[in-house]
Amino acid sequence: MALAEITLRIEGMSCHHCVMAVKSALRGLAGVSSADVSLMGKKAVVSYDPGTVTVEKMKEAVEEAGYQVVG
Ligand SMILES: [Cu+2]
Repeated sequence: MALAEITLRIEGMSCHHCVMAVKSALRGLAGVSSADVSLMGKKAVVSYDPGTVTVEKMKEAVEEAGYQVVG
């Protein structure tokens, strides 16, 4: 499978626990192979299989965890 990479801009993270929550929300999705979340950068860099998971699903997972995806 060919992996794609996307950077999501995320608002609402204020500490390390928020980072972990976003990370595990993303990594919990089938098709996501890695998620690097930056508190200072307010972003998540996600490697994923586009045939298995959509960006829309990632946004939903992050929002369900209590954060906003702004781009
Ligand atoms: Cu926090």
